[in-house]
Amino acid sequence: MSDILSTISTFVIEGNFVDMVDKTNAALEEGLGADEILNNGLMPGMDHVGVEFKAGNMFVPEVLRSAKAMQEAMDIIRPMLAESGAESVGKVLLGTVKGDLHDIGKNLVGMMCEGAGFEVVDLGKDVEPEAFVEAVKEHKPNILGMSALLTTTMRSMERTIKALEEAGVRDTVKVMIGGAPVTQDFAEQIGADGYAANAASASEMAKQYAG
Ligand code: B1M
Repeated sequence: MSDILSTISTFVIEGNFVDMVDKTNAALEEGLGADEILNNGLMPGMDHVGVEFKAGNMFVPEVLRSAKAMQEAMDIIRPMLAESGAESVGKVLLGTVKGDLHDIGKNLVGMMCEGAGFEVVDLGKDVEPEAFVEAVKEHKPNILGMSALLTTTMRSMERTIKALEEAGVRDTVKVMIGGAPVTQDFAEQIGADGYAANAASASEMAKQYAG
């Protein structure tokens, strides 16, 4: 890893959101690509945070600072990741499911989909099944993407699919799910159309569904 990427990684771990902006801009000026900054600087930093959080060596306020540091960098690289030919290839509706406040991965999926030329409607986090249903009716997306990071909130994906069925709109969208605890098996179990392991494969899958 280059020095600057290693520093960016450390800034995520330390939650140094103040210096993150300058360092991210410096990395871009050095000629590093937005995807390199994401995949080789920010993500390894956040992976480390996850390990330390699990081990009880980091606590929620520190993890929040790390998340803020990552967001500061992402705000800068977002337009570069999302660079596209401008013509929309379809519409993706996104949200983190009810009870779940983790939105970094979902935001990345949104950026990658924007980069692939989709119009993205982001409902945010802690989204009730009924809110997904209403948004499907209103925005008529090609794809509905749900994210969950907690084993306890995964079931909300199933409830949302049931709510779509009950509202008679399930067949109008492809349902794609993802998030750390989510698997292909789980997707099949709850009747989702697809599972994507990361943001890049999510945007690939969205392209297939819209194509
Ligand atoms: Co939380 N948290 N957290 N957390 N947190 C995890 C998820 C955890 C695994 C940490 C751990 O114990 N090792 C654990 C879950 C355990 C479990 O359920 N099995 C956990 C816990 C327990 C909690 C709390 C309960 C802690 C507490 O309060 N006691 C609490 C719950 C709050 C709630 O949601 N109700 C909590 C809170 C928080 C913060 C608020 C402090 C913060 C979130 C800030 C934010 O998102 N704005 C936070 C964070 C940052 C994490 C970790 C450290 C990092 C998550 C992250 O952003 N990763 C996380 C540990 C870890 O995962 N390493 C952890 C980076 C992100 C880019 O990856 O989100 O996996 P990820 O997204 C990937 C893929 O999963 C995929 O693509 C993305 C990029 O390639 N993907 C999709 C995601 N969504 C997709 C959707 C798709 C397709 C692909 O289609 C639509």
